[in-house]
Amino acid sequence: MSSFPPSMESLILQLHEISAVKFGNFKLKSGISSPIYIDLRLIVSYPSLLRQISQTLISAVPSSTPYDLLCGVPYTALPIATCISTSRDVPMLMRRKEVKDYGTAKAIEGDFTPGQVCLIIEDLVTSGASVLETAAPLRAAGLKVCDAVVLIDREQGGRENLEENGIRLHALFRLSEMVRVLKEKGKVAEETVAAVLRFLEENRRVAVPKVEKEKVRVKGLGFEERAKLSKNPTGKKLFEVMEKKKTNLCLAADVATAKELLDIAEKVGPEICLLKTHVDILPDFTPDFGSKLRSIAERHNFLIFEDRKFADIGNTVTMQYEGGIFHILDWADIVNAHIISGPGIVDGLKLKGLPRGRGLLLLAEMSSAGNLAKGDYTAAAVKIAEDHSDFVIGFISVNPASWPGAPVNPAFIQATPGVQMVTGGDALGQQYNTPKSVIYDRGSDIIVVGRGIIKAANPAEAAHEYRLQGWNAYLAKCSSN
Ligand code: 5BU
Repeated sequence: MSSFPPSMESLILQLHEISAVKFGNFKLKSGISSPIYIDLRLIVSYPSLLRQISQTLISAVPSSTPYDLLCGVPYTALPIATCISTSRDVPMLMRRKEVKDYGTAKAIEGDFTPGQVCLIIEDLVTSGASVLETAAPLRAAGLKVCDAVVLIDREQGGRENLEENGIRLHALFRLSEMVRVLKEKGKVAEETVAAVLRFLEENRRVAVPKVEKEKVRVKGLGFEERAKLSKNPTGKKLFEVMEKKKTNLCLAADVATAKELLDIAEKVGPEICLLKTHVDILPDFTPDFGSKLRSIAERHNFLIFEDRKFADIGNTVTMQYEGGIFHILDWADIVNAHIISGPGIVDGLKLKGLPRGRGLLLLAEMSSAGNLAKGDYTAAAVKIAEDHSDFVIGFISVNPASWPGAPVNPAFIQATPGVQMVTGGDALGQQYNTPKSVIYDRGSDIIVVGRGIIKAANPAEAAHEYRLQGWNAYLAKCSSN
């Protein structure tokens, strides 16, 4: 006799009764042929069974396992998670299977705070790939995922694969236990049971498909994946441009005139993802500067970042952003702001920028010696960014890998000024790190290079060299994670 509690036996018999367990020859998602197939999608037609499964499932999670939120693996486990959520009064999240590339483009629906613990609910585990696919965007959004609870463990490596990725598996029952119960109750022939057990013996470890493995290396998410996480169209576009052009170089175009700026933008355009301006240093600025620069940017597929460093109260920055002589809002895809005045500055800029699809970088750190942007100030910038992730696309930073709670939400981009081929500085406090150090050691994404390129004998050639070094450091970082 099996040592199963009657409630569990009853569940197994009911699943068999509704033909959620089938015997024959079936091709599984992982590609292997199986003599048994379990389709739990059917349970939505049997509300009392659904309730029973949900209640038994959640009671399989040890009371020592803490969780703040639930997330069902789409689609079969969604109704199960919903039942548990409403009966236990635990908030739920939903993971989108297909991330929309329009609107808010969220991978995760529902309210949460980074640092909360999310329990994954699943109906059936084979290799564990589906659980990992759901864990990746949750972790990318800053949630902790340490446990998953599942109705049936097919005993084909899922437990081990999940364990390797830091997820404990709690299963209501194993596939072999299930077929033994069905045999004891006379529901399935001896030979069929033998075939299932043989199959399990021969397929003890189904590997997680490689592409899934790539997806779950959250720390090493590439720009392509991160484009899907960004909630802002400009943030998304910047990641996409970086991936498409294979460059993480931003030119700080601090030249003497608008004419020179347009000239260098044309020459260096093919090498860069972003061109940074200080429009208020250009003596020959004319109202058509923005449209001229935008047409070069479109031709070479880069974005424009006006390094305006807004710092005033919300109401004032709305006027500075939109009005004056420069009309920055009309031509700059991205601007940046200090957070010294508090989150109202982001609200002000967002009021004008968001309807135009623009993005904002917050100054979390600075490159100059003795600057005051550190510690709690940097942490406050991260908090404000999280609260406004529809408009804030990332940070100006120097050492993001060392921030408390790093890695920071990968939806945010990190851009670092103070970059040259050799470390050092200038006479006025600027401090330089190398592209490799900035991207690989310090955890940034974009190198911002000014004089290293514009003062070079051949700026286009110098830009090409910076681009290679920046991109190679990014590739090295991805493969080291
Ligand atoms: P450089 O020539 O590579 O030193 O130029 C750096 C550019 O980045 C320059 O335009 C600065 O205004 C800008 N910058 C910076 O150097 N450090 C910072 O912390 C910030 C911006 Br924010």
